[in-house]
Amino acid sequence: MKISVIGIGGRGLNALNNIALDIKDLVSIAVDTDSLALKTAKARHIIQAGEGRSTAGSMELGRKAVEALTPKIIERIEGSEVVVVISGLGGGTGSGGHPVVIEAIKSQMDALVLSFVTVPFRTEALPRINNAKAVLPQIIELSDMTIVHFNDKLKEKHPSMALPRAYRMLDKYIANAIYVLRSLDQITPIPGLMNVDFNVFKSIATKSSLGFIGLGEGTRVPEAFKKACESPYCDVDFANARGAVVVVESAETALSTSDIFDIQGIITTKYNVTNAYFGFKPTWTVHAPKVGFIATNIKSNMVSKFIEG
Ligand SMILES: Nc1nc2c(ncn2[C@@H]2O[C@H](COP(=O)(O)OP(=O)(O)OP(=O)(O)O)[C@@H](O)[C@H]2O)c(=O)[nH]1
Ligand SMILES: [Mg+2]
Repeated sequence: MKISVIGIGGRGLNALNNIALDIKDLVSIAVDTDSLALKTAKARHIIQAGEGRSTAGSMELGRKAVEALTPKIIERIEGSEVVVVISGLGGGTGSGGHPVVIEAIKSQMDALVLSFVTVPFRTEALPRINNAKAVLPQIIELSDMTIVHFNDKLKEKHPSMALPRAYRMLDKYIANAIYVLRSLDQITPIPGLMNVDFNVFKSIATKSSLGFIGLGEGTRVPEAFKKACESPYCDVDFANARGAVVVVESAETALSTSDIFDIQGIITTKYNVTNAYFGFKPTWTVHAPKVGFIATNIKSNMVSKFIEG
């Protein structure tokens, strides 16, 4: 599967920098109005929007500056099956540019669009909060799947950590999500289960509103699955999700029948998800099992409250 990753605005660029090593073989594009920020951007393609200065929080300016560049962006990601778009809600460039990039992709390509956005800290300036509130529903509507992280959760969980380090920890979840997506290409079917491949994922991820992708590692598969469902910087409710995908990466001998059916039981009984798909990615090394977990059309109290409140 061909995946491209686009970071827009200051947060989009920071996220690309933080995951650069994890996505070094993918097409990556940094788009910003701020020429200074672009100087340190780690991406395969660097695209300057506007005249070189930030929009100072104007979504209108951000939208116009990025809109003019969409042909350039589309050219770079031609043939992609999945496009990941990352920004921080609240600023002018990211919040103004993110929706127009998705619209351009959707009108000119047949690609799944996955958006990763952060909700600003509660204490940020009101215009930023208002930008974020206005644009989040649009991004959810235009993307196939949107994964929302809350900056407030960084403050809750790591009150004394240096902010760049906390940002890096959050961005690791984006790198992990991309890792899980890529593992969909490396799956061996498990007989008797509903197996997953890219087309199955596409069918449950298309127009799927809020979503979640997690990766967990543990000494045993169930423990890795439990960790994959954890979401320290999101607010998620998997109950009645449209679809779920579990990808187990382990040595063949580490995957027991009861593990598979226990996990299946959690998804169908605890979360009431009927469309649960499984993939097995055999590894020959002895490292600890890893489990990827994808859920589509999930709910989130915090997202609803943020948009409505
Ligand atoms: N998690 C995380 N959030 C960030 C980071 N940088 C900024 N933010 C958040 O994202 C919001 C938008 O900030 P930027 O991305 O810098 O804004 P921009 O898109 O460049 O827009 P303008 O500078 O106004 O043109 C901020 O209000 C913060 O809440 C980051 O590196 N990580
Ligand atoms: Mg900026």
